[in-house]
Amino acid sequence: DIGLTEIQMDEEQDPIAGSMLRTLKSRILLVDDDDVLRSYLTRRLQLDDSVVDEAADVESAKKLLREHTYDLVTLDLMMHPQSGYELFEFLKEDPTLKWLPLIVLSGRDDVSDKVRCFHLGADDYVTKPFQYEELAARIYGLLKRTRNFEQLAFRDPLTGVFNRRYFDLQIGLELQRIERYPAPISLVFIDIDNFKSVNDTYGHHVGDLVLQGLAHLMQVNLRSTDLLARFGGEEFVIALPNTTVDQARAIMQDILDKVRVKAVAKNEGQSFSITFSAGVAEWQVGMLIAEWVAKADDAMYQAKQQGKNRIVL
Ligand code: GH3
Ligand code: MG
Ligand code: MG
Ligand code: MG
Repeated sequence: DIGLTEIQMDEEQDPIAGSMLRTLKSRILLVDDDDVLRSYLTRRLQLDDSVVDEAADVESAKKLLREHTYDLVTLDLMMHPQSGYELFEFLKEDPTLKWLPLIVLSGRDDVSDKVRCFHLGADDYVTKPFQYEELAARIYGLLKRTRNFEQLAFRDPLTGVFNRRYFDLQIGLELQRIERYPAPISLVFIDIDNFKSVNDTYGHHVGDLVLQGLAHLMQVNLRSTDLLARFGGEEFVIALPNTTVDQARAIMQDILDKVRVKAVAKNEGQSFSITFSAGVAEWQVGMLIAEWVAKADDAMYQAKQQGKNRIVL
């Protein structure tokens, strides 16, 4: 590739490009056989609060992509022994990597390469030599668009927690990990008790506030590795990695105790409180996701049968 000596190695930071990128704190993989370029970019991106990994060839890039989760990849085309195009194939064949934001960083300035890369699914194409500020601005723009898209596609608009689509996608990946590195994982199915009467008595708007309040309370009482999603109207699910059913029950009991004492304010200074019923099931090797969810749902139904306001295994 051309351009390494032509890059402006100026230390002057563009306050705008850098500070925008700093707000995102992303993890970036640089794939390029040019050592000088890689270490220059790593240093600049680190100054902008990014976590950066480097790969000098396609094989080391594949290894890193299997081990870590990245927000974005920059890819050089001319590398040895395999060209950057070989990595495209690897990325696009893997459902977990297919949508990873990708910027081609290449010395090749001909239209056929650009068209080919966009056709293969590149999100952007930057030719060498380039200014760091322009690359930083493009990285920022791409990450921002990706995150906005993810918010729209994977979040429940009322409560802000993940939706069922995201849950299904993530839980599949989580189970793949557990099949390689066995560990317990539990699923909780939650259904608010007598929620229809909350709506009927206080109105739909108050019902919405209850849903938001419960989602928030659960979220702040869970770990960052736990996966909370709104499954349906007044139903939520939580996947708890590295958690047995007994541990999951204790966590949910703690949350139920907190919900019970939390007053939901309504008009004229009056207030009421809510409860929920929950079912817990641990995943067993070979179990389908649908079977696992059904098992937790059945346990939730038992909790309703036994008088609600409780957690059943
Ligand atoms: P149970 O204790 O057996 O679960 O009774 P329930 O009243 O909670 O259950 P039911 O399934 O009869 O009613 C669920 C209610 O949830 C009915 C529906 O109007 C309400 N609901 C579903 N989604 C929303 C929502 O987004 N906002 C509000 N306010 N209510 C919702
Ligand atoms: Mg190269
Ligand atoms: Mg229900
Ligand atoms: Mg209900």
